[in-house]
Amino acid sequence: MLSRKSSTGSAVPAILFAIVLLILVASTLYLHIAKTWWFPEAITPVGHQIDQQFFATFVVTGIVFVLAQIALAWLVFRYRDQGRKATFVRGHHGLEVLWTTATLVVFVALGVMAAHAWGEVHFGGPSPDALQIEVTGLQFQWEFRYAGPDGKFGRINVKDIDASVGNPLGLDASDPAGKDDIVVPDLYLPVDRPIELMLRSQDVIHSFFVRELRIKQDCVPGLIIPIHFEVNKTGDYEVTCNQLCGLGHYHMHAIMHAMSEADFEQWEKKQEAQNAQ
Ligand SMILES: [Cu+2]
Repeated sequence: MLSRKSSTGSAVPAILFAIVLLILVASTLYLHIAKTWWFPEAITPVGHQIDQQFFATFVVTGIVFVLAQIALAWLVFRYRDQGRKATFVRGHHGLEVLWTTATLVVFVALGVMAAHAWGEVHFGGPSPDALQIEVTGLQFQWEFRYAGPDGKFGRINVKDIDASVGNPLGLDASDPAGKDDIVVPDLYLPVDRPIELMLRSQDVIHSFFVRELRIKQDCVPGLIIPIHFEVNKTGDYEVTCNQLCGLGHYHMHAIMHAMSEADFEQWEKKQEAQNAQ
């Protein structure tokens, strides 16, 4: 038979557990507050709204996380083996209702707060003077098309798709509107001007993603999916494909060059001159 003394457990495991837990909580908090691995800076007004929403969600869930972990550490210590007999606890209806309702209220409130940014990205149309650029994903590259001086995109014909003759999009040579279209492997756009991208895919589902825009949108074969935004900061940003679209998926990327209006005009003129040759 065990003596009364030997059945009284040591407090050491409980204290060690509580200390390890608190260290984990403190390091998690530090990594988030110091922003050790954080997003790159947002470059659109909606991007800033999304970041604010993300931050609010993080603060709310962070507070709950820290309180829950501290409570766990304390309970493990408080109810460590002290030689007492364990008793069965049936739970508490009132508390169940309380924390389920609290969770519901917090999540609905966060959802309502986010509705504005979400609506702006997905339901609000682009401004009528937005610069339209067509984006096509294909295994395994991006192609960007501008309407050129006439402001009209030329017809596309699947039978004309032939990258070996420099026509990866299949521009129909018989359509005069397509003569001045500019097709380039990188995205060039002016800052402080509304932009509308029309996303297409030539083969499988790809996904257009630029971290700094905080926008990610699938490109689906047979559909033209519009997205719109306005960049407020010049610079070069990476466009990646965010759907596992095949063996070459890992190198399917392009650069988004956000330029001043003057630089963009200059670039456009240069492309138009090349097209005219
Ligand atoms: Cu892809």
